Parts: sequence; C-alpha cells; structure tokens
Amino acid sequence: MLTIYTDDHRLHHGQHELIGGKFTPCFEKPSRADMVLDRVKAVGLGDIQGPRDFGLEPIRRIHTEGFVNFLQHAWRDWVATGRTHDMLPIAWPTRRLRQKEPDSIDGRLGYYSFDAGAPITAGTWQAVLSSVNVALTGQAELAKGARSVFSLCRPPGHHASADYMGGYCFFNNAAIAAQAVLDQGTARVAILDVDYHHGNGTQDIFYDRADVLFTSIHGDPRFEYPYFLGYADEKGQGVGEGFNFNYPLASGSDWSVWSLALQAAIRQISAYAPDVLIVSLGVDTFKEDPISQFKLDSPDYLRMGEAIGKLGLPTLFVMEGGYAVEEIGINAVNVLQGFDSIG
Ligand code: Q9C
Ligand code: ZN
Repeated sequence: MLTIYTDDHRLHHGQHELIGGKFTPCFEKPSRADMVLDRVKAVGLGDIQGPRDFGLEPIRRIHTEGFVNFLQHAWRDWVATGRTHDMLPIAWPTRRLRQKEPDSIDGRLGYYSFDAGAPITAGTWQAVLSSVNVALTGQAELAKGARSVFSLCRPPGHHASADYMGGYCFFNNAAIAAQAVLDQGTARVAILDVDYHHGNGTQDIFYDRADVLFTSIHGDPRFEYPYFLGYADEKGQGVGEGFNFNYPLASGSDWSVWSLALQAAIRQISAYAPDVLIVSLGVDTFKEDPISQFKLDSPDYLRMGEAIGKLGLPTLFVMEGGYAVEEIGINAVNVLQGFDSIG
C-alpha cells in the first residue's frame, strides 16, 4: 500500500491540554506520526510519497470562509497582541450567548472552537495545510486507480467541523478528501470512523446529505468525549436521514464487543454500495491508550483490516488518533497489512 507523508506535521507541536482538570503535556505530539512512519518502513508496506499542494479551494468546499481566514491569520493576530505562547480559548458562544464573530483575536478563538483541546502554535497553519494535502494526495492516487492508499495525516481532523476546531483537530482531512471524491464526479462515498472518539465534525458536516454515509464506532458519549454528539439515535436529517450510523460502546469494550459493531457498520456500508470508502483510522481503541477506555489488542487490528478489506472497495485510510506512542505504529500498520492480506 502506498503511504503519503511529510515531515511538515512537526511544525505543529502544542505544549499543554486540559485532562481531568489538570494542565498536561499534549498527547497529540509529533512522535506519533514518526512512529507510524517508522513502522511503515520496517514492514516494507510500500512506497512512501510526499504530498502535492492543492491550495485552499478543496478546504473551502468543507470549511467556512470565516473559519479558514481565522486559522490562516490566527498566529499573526495573537503575536500582534504581544503573546508568543500557544493560543487556547477560554470562552465559547453557548446557549443564549450572541452567535456573532467578535473582532478581537481572543473572541474569535472561542467563536471558532468547541473546546480548548486544539492549541494553535507558530507552525500550526502550515502543518494543518500539509495534513490536508496528505489526505488529498492520497485521494488523487486512489482516483488514478490504486486499490488503497494510506494518508499519514497529522494533525488529525475528525473533530473539526465546517466552522470550528477542537479535540486536536483543525481542518477535517477525511471530509475534505470525501468532498474531493464527489467533486471529481463520483456519486457515493462512505466514511468508517474507527477512532475511539466519535467523529463529531465529520458527522456534522455530512448530517443532512445522502451522498456521504457516515458510520462511527466509539466510546459512548454518555461518559466519553466529545459528550454532546455520537448517540445511536442520530440518524441524519432531511435527505440525509438514514445515512448516519453511530455505534457507541461501553467503557472496557474489547474486540469481542467492538467487532460486532464493526460488522454492523460494514453491513450498512455494503448496503449503501459506495464507490469509495474512507477510513478515519484512529488506534486510540488500544488497551494501553493513555486517554481511552477500550481494550483492543495489537492482533485485533489485523482482523480489523481484513474485515474492511473484504468490502472490496477502493479505500483511503486517513490517520486520526492514537496516543500509546510505543505501539501506535504496530497497531495502525496492522490494519493496513490486514487490509492488504485480502486479495
Ligand atoms: N479524558 C482524537 O483522538 N480530550 N482526539 C479528552 C480525556 C480530547 C481526541 C480528555 C480528546 C481528543 C483525534
Ligand atoms: Zn480519538
């Protein structure tokens, strides 16, 4: 399988995040992608290519102009107010507050986010653009006829929606790639989100659409981040009704439970008969993940890849979460090797 990767992800390196009320070093760090790349090389998965530059147009198909402008100039506007440490928001426009973009950079930081989990640093804009280009280059290679491609994106994307960032995510790489598939004349795309956390951004982007099926297996939002989306009764709306499937699972779920949800998601994808499958590939379902509560073991990821491979669809894997850095490479690449093992 071809891998798309660039070192530019290292330009994004946040310092701290809030975990359980404590300011903690960021779990979403550059060594994650380095470890995955090392494993891709170690097993000889296939060629490794750098991304091409697709510019802002494919991003604007998913994200609002205001949000793109904010992110592009956020660091400049922050530094202009005399600060050079990471940007983090402290207030959000919740119920009964004004839904109006303020002029100040601090106000806009809250307006364009849903949590304080996506710190902006000096190199974030460039890294975020490179991550989108990695996803879009993978999509372009798939369009040229590859059976599958691995886009080693960092930072991840599935928590980001049209006009907000959060949960380590800025632009939604998988959604931008899905839209690019459709814009090239393909009718139907399915997204399978296997990250431990619900892909709230991706769901929100495609919630009222029938041309993208969204399926997600994740920690039940009754106890797990992002708390406010990802319930089983979210089925889509308008023409999108019946094209959104959530499989929230209990804390402690292992492969015996998780694989049943995967089979259910795979049945929905099969019935939808998409032209292309995009997998939001998070491996924070691993038993040793420091911020997650599922119990998948490394060999389970081979089985996951095999099950996805049996769909027989052109498939783009887009890297999302996974914070057990020592095993992130083995687990992510196991999915790809499992997939490749199916003719
Ligand atoms: N109790 C991704 O995996 N913080 N984002 C959770 C843990 C946010 C995860 C706090 C987790 C975001 C792409
Ligand atoms: Zn996650």
